[in-house]
Amino acid sequence: MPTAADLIARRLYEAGCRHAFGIPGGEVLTMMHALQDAGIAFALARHENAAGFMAEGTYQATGAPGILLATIGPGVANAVNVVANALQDRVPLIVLTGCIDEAQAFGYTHQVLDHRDLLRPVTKASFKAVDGAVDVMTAKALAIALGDQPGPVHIDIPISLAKQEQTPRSAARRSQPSAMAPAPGADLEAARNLLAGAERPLMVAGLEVLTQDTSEAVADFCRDLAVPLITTYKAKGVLPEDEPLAIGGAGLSPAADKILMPLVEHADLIIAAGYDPIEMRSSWCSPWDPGKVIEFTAVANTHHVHQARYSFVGHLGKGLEALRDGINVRPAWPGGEAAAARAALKAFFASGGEWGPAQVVEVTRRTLPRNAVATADTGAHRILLSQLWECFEPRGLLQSSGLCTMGCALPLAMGYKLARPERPVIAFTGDAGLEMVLGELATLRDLALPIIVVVFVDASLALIEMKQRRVGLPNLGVDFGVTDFAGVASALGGHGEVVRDAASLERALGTALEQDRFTLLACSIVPKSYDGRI
Ligand SMILES: Cc1ncc(C[n+]2csc(CCOP(=O)(O)OP(=O)(O)O)c2C)c(N)n1
Ligand SMILES: [Mg+2]
Repeated sequence: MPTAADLIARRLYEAGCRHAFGIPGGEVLTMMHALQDAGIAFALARHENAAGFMAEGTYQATGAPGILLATIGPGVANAVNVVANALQDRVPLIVLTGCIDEAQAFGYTHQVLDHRDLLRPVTKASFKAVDGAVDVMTAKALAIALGDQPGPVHIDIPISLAKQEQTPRSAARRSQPSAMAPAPGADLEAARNLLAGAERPLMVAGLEVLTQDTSEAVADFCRDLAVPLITTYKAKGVLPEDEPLAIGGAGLSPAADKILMPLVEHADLIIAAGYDPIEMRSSWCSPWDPGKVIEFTAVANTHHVHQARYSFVGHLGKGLEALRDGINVRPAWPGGEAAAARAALKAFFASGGEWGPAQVVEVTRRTLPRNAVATADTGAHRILLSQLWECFEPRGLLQSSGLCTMGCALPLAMGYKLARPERPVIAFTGDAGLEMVLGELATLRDLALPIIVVVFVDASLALIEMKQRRVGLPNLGVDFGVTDFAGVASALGGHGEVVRDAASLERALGTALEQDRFTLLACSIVPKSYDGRI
């Protein structure tokens, strides 16, 4: 008979999971081995937080939930950030932790803290496994993690229960709700009339396009009805960004907002398509007159970041279908403002042929194959990258845009590459962000993943240094020494190079693509490189 740990592992395998990440302690050994035995390969990371991002990388690559394994006390405490990230970035993450048995907890304190109390505010649900209900609990955990909006679910497994035999129950299959279309009625008719009469329609798409897997429906809608599209950073690539209707990304750049907000203002119809404003800076709070907005959202709009006169909860694809049914193309944006905004964005963020962070992005994009997947860390470099890096398919640029945490780019890239080795994968990171997760270069060596890591070396927390200067405070706590990242890379089993110009970068990237181990390119840029550029 399977043990409780076996049952959990089997159900995760059945849900498509093939990789788990973490650091074991005595309390999770049974679970770790059960995962491996069930066909879910366990990879040892150097920090639980990074392990969680590797798990997210596998989710982004496959659609199956990520698995993070963390041991009692410090292991769980180390994971809090990535679990919070999974909540804010809508990532289905199963967090498996080990705990002492209830009876023992009455008289034992060493390393003991209440894992569920700790994680409850940053998870969709937190369960403690109990004898006789392991199957149903795991099925529930998966359904909650994957349901709209996806997010993290925690399972705490008492040491003795993990080893205890359980009778499998066939009820483990999760029920799939059928895709919900807007109900026919006055609201739908009024929304359709708005679309039929619009001269300047605009679509704003967000991450629910990805979680509801409706990129194609969105792209077809835009193409068929000639509707220009603005995307959040996560939804980049829903329409290939070299298509004229793809205006560009919006999220954290005041410079981009200066170009985009007038377009939003001028539009006579806005379709908010799976647009979750958790990714957006404050200029996207109440950005429009709700009277001209039709929203399709996975969950009821209770965030109050924006409002929409017509807000349909349900399936985006079905919603768009019902909205456009029988409505034909008409010439949109006769004044050409949408095309002009697209051109203005491109012109603003371009490098102008000068060495600096923008040129690093441009050279990398044109040197890497079209199907390359990139990850971005948090900082000034990410804002520039998100505006400038062209995505030709959804999930082409992975990042933390809800929580915006540092230290995610490298482990995200690792998880993705492990799950889809055939894809070229590149991680872009700031120097401080990389220093937060340097130990994972050792994990990268152990996993033998030929990832390219591009580091923007400016010896500065550039984004925070800019903010500090903007509010007139003296320089404090934002500058630091230059690390020999190339040396660190070779000490940890990779190839490292310092890059100072476009031609060397192009050459180094070409070589890196041929390698069977990781390459780190330390791109040296001068401090304050982002002034006036993001
Ligand atoms: C875990 C975490 N700590 C602090 C911050 C605040 N923060 C945002 S950007 C940033 C600077 C990052 O510096 P670096 O990685 O060098 O990137 P750069 O801004 O220089 O491009 C900091 C400290 C954060 N987002 N996440
Ligand atoms: Mg920096």
